[in-house]
Amino acid sequence: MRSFSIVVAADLANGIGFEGKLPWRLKKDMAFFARITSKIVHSTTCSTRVNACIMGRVTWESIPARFRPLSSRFNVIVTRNPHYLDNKPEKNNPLVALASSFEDALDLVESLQGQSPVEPGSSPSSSVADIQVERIFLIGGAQLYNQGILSKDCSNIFMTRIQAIVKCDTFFPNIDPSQYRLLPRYESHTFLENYLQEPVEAGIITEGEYSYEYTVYHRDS
Ligand code: FOL
Repeated sequence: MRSFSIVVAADLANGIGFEGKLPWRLKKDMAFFARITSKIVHSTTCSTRVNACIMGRVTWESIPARFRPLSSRFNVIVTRNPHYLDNKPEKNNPLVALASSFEDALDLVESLQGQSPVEPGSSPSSSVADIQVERIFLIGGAQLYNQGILSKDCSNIFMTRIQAIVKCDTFFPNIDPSQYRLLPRYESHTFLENYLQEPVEAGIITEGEYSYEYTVYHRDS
């Protein structure tokens, strides 16, 4: 069950970033990102049951400090520096962990999946051992997307497609159509509402100068 989904916002040229930040500010898409990565759909919701967000160190640093770690999610930061969190405020946060590779990150979150819930009435989670992981998301950046998209464990790519070409210096890899199928508009929407078990805005969304759409690529093979 180490299957995971990629979540990304990209423009028509697959651009995803510029100078260490998102090239756009899309309030509703960011709310959608928070919703899809946070929502617990299966079984009993309890304080220790969360989805996991795996991200590269650069992506972690791109998240505004006030939103870091991503709330109510298990944040796994991939970095080769095992001391990365030393002297950082997240050091002792049970919802933040380090992994030295994407594979190690998957191994870690997989080991926290499908465990039996802790006793009712027990105190809130204070160690990684108490965390139960439900869904696994890879949230960037380019270096990890390049690895993740090649993995047979990547089942879905939830891509917010921005209908423009924006100045970017970081890009999402090309999606091999022999591995993933872009669901037609109606199917993408149905898939997302079924996945989230709640309504999702359909069709093209306009926010400020940008139009965009929530799309789904699904791995069939
Ligand atoms: N996927 C989509 N669809 N849109 C994105 O902007 C996006 N961004 C990343 C990965 N996948 C994405 C990586 N970058 C936050 C900031 C940057 C970021 C990811 C998340 C962030 O601050 N998230 C807060 C929401 C804060 C708010 O409501 O404005 C969170 O709680 O998720």
